Parts: sequence; C-alpha cells; structure tokens
Amino acid sequence: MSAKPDPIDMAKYVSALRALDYVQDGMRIGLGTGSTAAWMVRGLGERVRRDGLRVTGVPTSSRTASLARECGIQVITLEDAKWLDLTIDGADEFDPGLGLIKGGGGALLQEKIVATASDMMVVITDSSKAVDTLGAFPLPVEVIPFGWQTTKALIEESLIGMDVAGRQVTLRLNRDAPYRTDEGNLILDLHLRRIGNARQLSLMLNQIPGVVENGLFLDICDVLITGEADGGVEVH
Ligand code: ABF
Repeated sequence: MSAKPDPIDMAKYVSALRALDYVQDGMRIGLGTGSTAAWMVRGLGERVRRDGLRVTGVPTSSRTASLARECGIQVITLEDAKWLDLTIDGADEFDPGLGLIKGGGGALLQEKIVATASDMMVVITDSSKAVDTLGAFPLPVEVIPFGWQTTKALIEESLIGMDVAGRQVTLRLNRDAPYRTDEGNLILDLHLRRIGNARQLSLMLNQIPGVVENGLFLDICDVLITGEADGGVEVH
C-alpha cells in the first residue's frame, strides 16, 4: 500500500491489515465506514490490483463507496450481493463481550444492515476504545426528520426509567445545519456515560416512533482486532 500511516494512525493501520487475513478470493465483503475502515479499503484495493484478488464490495456509506471505487474495488449493492461472506468495519467503543457502540461516523443504519447480512463481522479498532461498560461514547440514534423534536422528547422520557448514568440528548449538527445521514435522517447523540443494560436500552429505543435504529451492536461482532501504535495487534 503506497500511503503509510503516521504513528497516531499506526494502530488503525495494523488492525485494518490484519483483518484482510480473513478475506478470500471470490468473497462478497461489507466495507465499513470511518478512518480505520478506510485503511482496510486501501489495503484491499492493493490486493485487488497487485494480487488479482477477485472480490466485490458493498459499502456502508457513500463516502466508503467513493473510496472503494478509487481503490479499484468492484462496488455492488446489497441487493446485488443478496448476502455477504464477511463485513469489516470500525467501532467507537467496545466492551469485553464484544458489544459495540457505532455510528460516530453517522452511518450506523447501513452499517448495521450490512453487518447483519453477513456470515461474519470483523471489527477493526484500537485499545483506546476499550471500556468495561458501554456508554462513555455518546450513543448515536438515527431518527426521521418528521417530528424529530417529539421523538427526542420521547427518548428523554424513556431514559428516566433506564439504568444509565446520564440522560442528555443532543441533535448532531454539522456547522449550521442538522447532520443528515445518507438516507436524509438525523442523528441524536445520547450522553449516557454508562449503559447498565444495553440490550434493554436497544429494544426500548427502537420501539419509539420516529427512531430508525441505534448504534448499539450486540451479538453482531464475531472477531475484534485491536491495533497498537507500536505495530502490535491483538485478536479477540
Ligand atoms: C464506523 O467506524 C462508525 O460506526 C464508527 O463511528 C467509526 C469509527 O471511526 P474511526 O475508525 O475513524 O475511529 O464504522
């Protein structure tokens, strides 16, 4: 791979390259979003170009689709693929049970659809994102624009009965406009600090009218790879 990472990115780079060991010729692969996943896409492109690896990629965001095409990876839709052999994606936070918080990059909906439509999910990250209990990273929740303030109020109300350490909910903004996902939806960030029962919270959130999906990925990650700035990697 032509570009080499600076020391800060080294941990992401080595975890991304280690994940490519799971790629086999002919695979249909879910391509994640974020800076760690971007290293994976570049590395995969290198193997397509240099080794003639024959794979197809289903991107989890428009940003990843553009990068994959630039890297010479054949991009197809999830409808074309029907099912995926492998998804490789990043994460914002992970716990000892491989529970994840994802969505910091605003692509949680497509990421969860793609990861769930895969035989295997490999998550690439670094040890700085390890927590004993999920929640330090604000939990992204995707909501439709219609009535979003009512949806926000319903979420705040439902958090009162939940085992969480914080209950602030904020609208994710990018400069002067609300953040829009590829589907044109909005992202609310839940500043919970500690999530005592992630499964219960996930089920509760997705019952609220207007909520499309939340960034808790539970029982989806099969293998988690953490990279270190010194070039070491650990497979969990
Ligand atoms: C993506 O990877 C998002 O779900 C998550 O926010 C992001 C992590 O980004 P990075 O790899 O840049 O830390 O899958």
